[in-house]
Amino acid sequence: MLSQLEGAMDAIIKVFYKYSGKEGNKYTLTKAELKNLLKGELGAFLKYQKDPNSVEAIMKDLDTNQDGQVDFQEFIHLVTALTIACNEFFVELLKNQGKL
Ligand SMILES: [Ca+2]
Repeated sequence: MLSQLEGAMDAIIKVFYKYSGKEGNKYTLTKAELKNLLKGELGAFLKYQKDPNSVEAIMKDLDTNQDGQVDFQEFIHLVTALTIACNEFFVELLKNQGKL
């Protein structure tokens, strides 16, 4: 049986391939696949992006090798950055509630 953290890692990998397998290279996200992943899995995050070209900007940020595709290594940077931001928010909330 997978531990909680192993389960979370497994879920991240499965989510990536669920969207990357739709068109083109099965192991990378095209811009359309990235957009669908953001909409399907990070809807709240996308909703608070004020820039209407945010998918374009996110794609550009993530595509560090500039091949027009987002591979898993590039994608995991987004998950890491968002997880760090969520943690900071959570810690701040607990501090404000006097629980930390
Ligand atoms: Ca790339």
